[in-house]
Amino acid sequence: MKKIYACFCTDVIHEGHLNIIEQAKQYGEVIAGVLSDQAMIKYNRFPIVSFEERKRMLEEIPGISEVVVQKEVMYEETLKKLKPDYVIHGDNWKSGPMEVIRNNVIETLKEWGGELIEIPYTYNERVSNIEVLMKEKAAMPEYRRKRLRLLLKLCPIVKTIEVHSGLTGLIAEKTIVANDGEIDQFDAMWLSSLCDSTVKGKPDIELVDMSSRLRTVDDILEVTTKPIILDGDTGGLIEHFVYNVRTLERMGVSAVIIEDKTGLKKNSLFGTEVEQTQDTIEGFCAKIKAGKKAQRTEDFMIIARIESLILEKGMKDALARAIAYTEAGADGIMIHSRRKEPTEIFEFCDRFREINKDTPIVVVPTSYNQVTEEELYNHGINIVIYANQLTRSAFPAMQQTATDILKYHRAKEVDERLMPIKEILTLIDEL
Ligand code: SPV
Ligand code: MG
Repeated sequence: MKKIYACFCTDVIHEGHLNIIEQAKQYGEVIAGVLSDQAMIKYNRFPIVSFEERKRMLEEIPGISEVVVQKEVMYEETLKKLKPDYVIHGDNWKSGPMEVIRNNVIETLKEWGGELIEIPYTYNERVSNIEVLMKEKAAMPEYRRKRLRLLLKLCPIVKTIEVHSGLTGLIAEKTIVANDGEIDQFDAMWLSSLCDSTVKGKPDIELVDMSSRLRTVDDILEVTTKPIILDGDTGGLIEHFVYNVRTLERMGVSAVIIEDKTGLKKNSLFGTEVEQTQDTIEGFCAKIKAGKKAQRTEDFMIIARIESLILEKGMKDALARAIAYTEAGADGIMIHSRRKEPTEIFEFCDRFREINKDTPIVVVPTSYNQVTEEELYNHGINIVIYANQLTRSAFPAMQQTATDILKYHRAKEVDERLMPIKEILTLIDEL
């Protein structure tokens, strides 16, 4: 009896999957792979059905003789163990980032003369309705809110990109690349105060108020499913912060990061070039405690951001604050630096990890951008935020276009670098 392998990366089995199984049966004994949670995330499909349920769902399908766990997006390891005669898959992975997975399958099968069978992918209204429905479910507050805590358990490092609009939210949601034979994508979104203010043409001094920030959050929530970490600036008055915690939680935001500054807040990257006042440890702990008391779910996270290194108050002060803030109930610590090298960040993380193994650490490598995710992971860092790169890449492109239209008195010269009209019209999915 020949062996045929099919791997499933899905929360629901629809007629397209059943068709694959039906066709597979004609070749021999069908072994189904269920993708692990970690691999689902890499594939840009955050599981909303538990791994056990997904496995059971496949086990119950008549015609599947065995269900095995595929731990990696790449089939190689599983295939080498099973040595199937055939792998069967829909033909929708022939182009785009998924092509690297296909190539990996073809190369691996060659080792024992196995074959890849591709069948036409089932595109119809029923199948696409199911996919839309699953996406809508994933966007619901009760699913989205807890997703950051889940990611912290599943990912070595949670990769977070700045967003400031529905469109940038879509970029964070949909960008997926094949790199060095691996698939990669962003895990979460950062709603930066700097960028949210900048796109509104305002300075980053808490002038864009929470009502306006929440409008931006809502625009992003409407078109995405990935978790949101909100830059909550100083958190404002304790009396206001507690209301905002409830609102954010209700909307489905996963975390707010508040920084230990008080009075008129300026952007951290100014450092000591401008006047900025750090809150007292007691004052900031009171804010954290009040926020934690106000929240209604276990999912929501309040992350305390330490500005001691930015304000040149020293490592000892930064560590003392980290300890105090976690004791006050903070669910994570963000340590910020404007140095060109990551040395002080590494020192802080290493020393903090000696006394605290579990509290998530967040960093924002804007000035020390040569640092790699792997290095950050090796120093015990759990979340990396690319805090402003989308805004900063869009602005020069727009400025150049405006300059050139003025220069040439027409738009022809800029056209080559623009997104084709057809692409922009089809960029946004319609219901
Ligand atoms: C932001 O993105 O608004 C931040 C990070 O708070 S930083 O700009 O580096 O202060
Ligand atoms: Mg900010």
